[in-house]
Amino acid sequence: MASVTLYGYQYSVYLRIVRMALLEKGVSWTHVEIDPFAETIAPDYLALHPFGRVPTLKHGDFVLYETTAITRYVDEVFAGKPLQPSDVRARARMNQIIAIADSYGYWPMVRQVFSQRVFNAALGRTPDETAIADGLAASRKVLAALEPLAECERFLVGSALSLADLHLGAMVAYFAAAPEGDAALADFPRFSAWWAVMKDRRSMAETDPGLPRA
Ligand SMILES: N[C@@H](CCC(=O)N[C@@H](CS)C(=O)NCC(=O)O)C(=O)O
Repeated sequence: MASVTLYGYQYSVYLRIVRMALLEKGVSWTHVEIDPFAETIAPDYLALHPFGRVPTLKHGDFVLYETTAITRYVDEVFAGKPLQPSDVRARARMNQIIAIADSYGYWPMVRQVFSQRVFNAALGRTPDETAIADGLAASRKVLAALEPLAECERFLVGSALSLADLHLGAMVAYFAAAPEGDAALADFPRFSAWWAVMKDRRSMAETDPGLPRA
């Protein structure tokens, strides 16, 4: 069986999504640490990912970047329980939720609220309160859009875990680590009920990167 190598930055939300998918599928992998925020990125890595972001997956000699492409590949190429619904509309909803998370959720939830309030604070840096306020307002819009789409209490789509749960789970874990993020979730009961179950999932706990030290 071809080996799996995952290139990524330990605190990356996108790396975490792929790690969760691999864990859920029961696949083991080798981690190679790449810091995409470093001043220079090794040419060897840029040869794999010309945009210098993370993650990138290598399966044998097959190289793939872009998280949604990776998680779908992982789901389809490895045995284990499927992470994409077979029903066409449920799959469309899953893809919609993932796209909402990427297009409208990642920046405010992770890069504004979490990075400023939690990550920067852990590094002893002064948080940018304007970015946090802007991020919180934009995140609320995302949560309001997701609330009617969240189908049931246990999983975002249908009756089984899907890639949407992993994508949102990794982002919401960071958002909820900020007190104002956690408080905002409480205003969205269906989404909160989903998070109350999702946060205790084993693949979430096993991929928790913790925080850096100053
Ligand atoms: N569309 C990419 C986004 C990946 C991404 O933005 N990763 C972040 C880390 S969570 C990154 O590499 N950031 C580096 C930067 O913004 O320069 C994907 O889905 O894989």
